Amino acid sequence: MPRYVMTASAQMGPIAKSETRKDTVRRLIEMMREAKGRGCELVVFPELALTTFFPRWLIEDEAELDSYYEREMPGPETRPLFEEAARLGIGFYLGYAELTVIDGVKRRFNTAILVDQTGTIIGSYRKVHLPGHAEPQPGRDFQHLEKRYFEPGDMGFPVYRGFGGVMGMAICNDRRWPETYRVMGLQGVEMVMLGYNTPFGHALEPAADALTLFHNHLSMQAGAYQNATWVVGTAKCGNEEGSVMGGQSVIVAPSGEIVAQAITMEDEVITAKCDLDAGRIYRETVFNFEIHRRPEHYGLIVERTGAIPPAE
Ligand code: CDT
Repeated sequence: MPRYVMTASAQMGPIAKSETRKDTVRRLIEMMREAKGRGCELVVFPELALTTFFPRWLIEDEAELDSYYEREMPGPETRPLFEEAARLGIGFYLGYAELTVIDGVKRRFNTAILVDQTGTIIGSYRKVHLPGHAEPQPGRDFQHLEKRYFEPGDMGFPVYRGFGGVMGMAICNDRRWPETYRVMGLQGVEMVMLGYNTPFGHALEPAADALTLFHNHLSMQAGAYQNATWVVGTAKCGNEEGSVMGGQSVIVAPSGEIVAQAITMEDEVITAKCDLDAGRIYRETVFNFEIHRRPEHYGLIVERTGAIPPAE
């Protein structure tokens, strides 16, 4: 019996700084309804899907910075999304900035949650690979201050049972790191959901910048194939407050093939009928981890962070 999950990736166009949570949640609900209308039981929204991508700015006023974070989930402004999910019977992945107070200290994470078809949170994840800088960099039109505004996730890469399979989450820059997928692959992940905000212009190097969209797909397709898992990548894209971000949201099969792709730079729902057993042919042959992996030779991956070439 095939295990199908009718899945949607709900790409978002830009969110203006002036847009309220209420407006943004309305956009999300509209796409959720479209996904349900197209037969989906799961919809994947982007990273930091409730606000503009604020790490592009140096924000020194703490109250202003705090305004971009959620202190509870669901909160008063996000509850309608959960209620609509339960009413429709559709689950979702949602990325947002999380502010939690532990022992009187504010802790900030770039977080994603997985919500089931009853509107119940069944899993969460805090972004591990934070890109950019902690201090503003001279000569840039836009900063990328994720290392200032978030601390690295403290949960590793958990997977959760839901939607008839084993579900995992990652967030944006995580998709470029093979370790992300492999740690979940070793827990039998069958679908990795991830949202992203990928601004052009950050490499400060036109040749690298021109490959932004290629690298976006390359990393997700490789992660999918090498771990025999579906990957659902959802962008927030377009010209957001003058910073242009890449789109091309995709649903990638365990073969590494793209089976659905967004073609606009706006709110757009793409869908695919994802057979969670489609990874089995790879998991039982070329990527049968139990038979073929040689962890005794992989020690450096966890012992060493940066590359150290041999002495000349
Ligand atoms: N949001 C996020 O993680 N974006 C990064 C941009 C890297 S450039 C500093 C990404 O990997 O797409």
